[in-house]
Amino acid sequence: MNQYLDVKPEVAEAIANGKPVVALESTIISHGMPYPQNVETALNVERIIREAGAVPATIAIIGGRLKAGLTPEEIEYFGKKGTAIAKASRRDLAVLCSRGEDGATTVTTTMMIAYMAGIRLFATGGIGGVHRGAETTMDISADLEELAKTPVMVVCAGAKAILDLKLTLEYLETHGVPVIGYGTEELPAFYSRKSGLGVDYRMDTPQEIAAAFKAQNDLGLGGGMLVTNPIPEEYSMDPEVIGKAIDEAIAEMDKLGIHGKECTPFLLAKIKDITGGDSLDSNIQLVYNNARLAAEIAAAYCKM
Ligand code: PSU
Ligand code: MN
Repeated sequence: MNQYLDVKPEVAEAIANGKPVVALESTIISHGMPYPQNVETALNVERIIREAGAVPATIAIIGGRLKAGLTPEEIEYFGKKGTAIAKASRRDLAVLCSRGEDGATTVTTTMMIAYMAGIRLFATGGIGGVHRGAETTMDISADLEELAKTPVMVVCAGAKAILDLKLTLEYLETHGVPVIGYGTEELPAFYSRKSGLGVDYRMDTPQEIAAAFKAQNDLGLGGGMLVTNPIPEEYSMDPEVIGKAIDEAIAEMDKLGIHGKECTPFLLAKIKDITGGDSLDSNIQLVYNNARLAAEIAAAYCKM
């Protein structure tokens, strides 16, 4: 076992006994949503995963320790401290561990720590990707590299149109990451169900998805798989309304000269303000929906 890793006893027990476990990220808590909705959402997500028969493992870095599984008090601490916690990507892990500091794990670092702990399934809202204008900024999320490298399945609601979705799909294809649509041929665009772009494979059951992931692991291909799960119809947003909000948020970001790891948190907060909080409600609901599906896939995967 990695000397920097602490696996919560409940999680360790589930892994040892071949029971389903679902990893969850902490950047979505500290940087993705405001307090107190972030804490409420994180605790609800854990409850939903339990109700679906799996064990939740929210992942974070606390005092330089890589944590696979948090207590409710630790979740509250992350939610309250918010953006004062460092957003931790792959490049930050070593320094946070050596200095004994806290870090909020993104999709990238959550995949890494989940894999170290023996967890194969991970649910979140949206992933990072190729940003619009990446041809000049070179802003491509480390999430894509990690998907190429680490054998963890990520269940998300597609990606926000703050990204260039077409280039994001191209990047994933180049790096050999299968993109699966759950009950859809079309890549969902986070707040709305459609993007006009196709996924690689449509699958209609958790069993089918688990079987594909098992084959990928059995073949020793390495790398993850991306499952995209459309937001439930009743919570999806008008693509025109959300599209306008995104364009406005990006224009503001460019005007302020915001760059690097601040981009995604800035855009998420700005979009929430512009939509008067509507986007936050949708965001919360799609995370619940993904948690449920990930627990079902984890259960199917454990039976194989
Ligand atoms: N996209 C969202 N919500 C999020 C994030 C992305 O819709 O909370 C977070 C995730 O933690 C993701 C990270 O891994 O932002 C990507 O950041 P960057 O673009 O700096 O790689
Ligand atoms: Mn970036």
